Amino acid sequence: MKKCQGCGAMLQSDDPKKIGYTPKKDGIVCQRCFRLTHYNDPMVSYREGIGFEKVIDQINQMNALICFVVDLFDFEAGLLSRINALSKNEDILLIATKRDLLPITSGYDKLSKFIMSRCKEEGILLKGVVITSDLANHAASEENPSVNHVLEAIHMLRKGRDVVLMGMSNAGKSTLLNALLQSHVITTSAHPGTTLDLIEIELEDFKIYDTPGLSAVGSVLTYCQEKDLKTLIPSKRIKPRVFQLNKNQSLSLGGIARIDLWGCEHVSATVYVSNELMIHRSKCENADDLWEKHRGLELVPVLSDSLKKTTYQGNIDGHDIVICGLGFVCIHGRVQRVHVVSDERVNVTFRKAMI
Ligand SMILES: Nc1nc2c(ncn2[C@@H]2O[C@H](COP(=O)(O)OP(=O)(O)OP(=O)(O)O)[C@@H](O)[C@H]2O)c(=O)[nH]1
Ligand SMILES: [Mg+2]
Repeated sequence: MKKCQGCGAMLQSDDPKKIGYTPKKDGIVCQRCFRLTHYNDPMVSYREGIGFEKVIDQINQMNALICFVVDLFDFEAGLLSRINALSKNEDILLIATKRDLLPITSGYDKLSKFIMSRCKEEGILLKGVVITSDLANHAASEENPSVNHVLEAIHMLRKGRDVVLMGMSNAGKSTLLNALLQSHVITTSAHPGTTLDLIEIELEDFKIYDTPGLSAVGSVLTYCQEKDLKTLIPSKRIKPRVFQLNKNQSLSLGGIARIDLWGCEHVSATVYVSNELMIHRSKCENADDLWEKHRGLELVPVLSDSLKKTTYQGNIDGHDIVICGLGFVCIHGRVQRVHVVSDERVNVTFRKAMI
């Protein structure tokens, strides 16, 4: 039996509802990959269906250099603090993708330091870090050194072994592999859960494997409706939106999360989310009422009605409030207390500012 060239699923012509289906007996890609590539139609979503253990098991059976691919914009959702233990491997090269989504002023060195320090905090041991940019559109352009940087790091760390790309869904693993191959054979899409099984490719004198993305527990993108992905996932460089705040001010990020900043003194809050997402400012005192009346109507998109409130106190100056899968808000100035209201399944975290 053959595997689909685009997603790695076993090809079959028996059941249109199962993965790998192709109506053509001699097809090389499944119907889903064909529709994703030509019509951006995922047919069925596999956002929550990728077997975490299965992927890790497959990786552990190889003696390979692990390239751990993490989306820079959605960095916290992509970090897997147990990666060294899970993959039983200390040879990990972290490849941070999609730098082109961040403001042009966020320098390479500053981002590298940020990545190293966050990984250290999480107890993740790395052999190297490479940051890539613009691989979806301009992988091969002369001004884009990303592909060469990745290849150099692989050559240095591979030590005769094969290479495996792993990471959360939508991190950009398949796009990176296409860029390394200078081709488009592997299906990529903005729908998390595109690659469905291991894909083995010969590159130079070694093999490189693409793997299905691990589903990001706690990410807005895992729980949102398929139709809202377009609004939530940034497709071009994020325009930071800056709010000057005094007293008690609240920012609603669509109807997904609300950040109530109590006791602000000359605070600036810079919001890094998809440019398509509407941000609504109000007073903290009115924020509950506003959500009650307008969430799901003007304040969209929404997840469920099961909400939680996360509270931060203490030194918030120079920190990011991160809503996994949605983006982050960088706070400068004095704030007494922050309440973040969000869906109860979504991870809300707090870190030193990335940018
Ligand atoms: N802006 C930008 N987008 C990128 C880049 N690399 C990948 N993407 C986009 O990110 C989305 C996901 O890319 P994929 O390569 O399919 O991600 P994946 O990690 O293989 O995802 P799964 O197969 O679901 O695990 C696509 O919409 C890509 O176009 C990049 O360097 N910059
Ligand atoms: Mg993929």
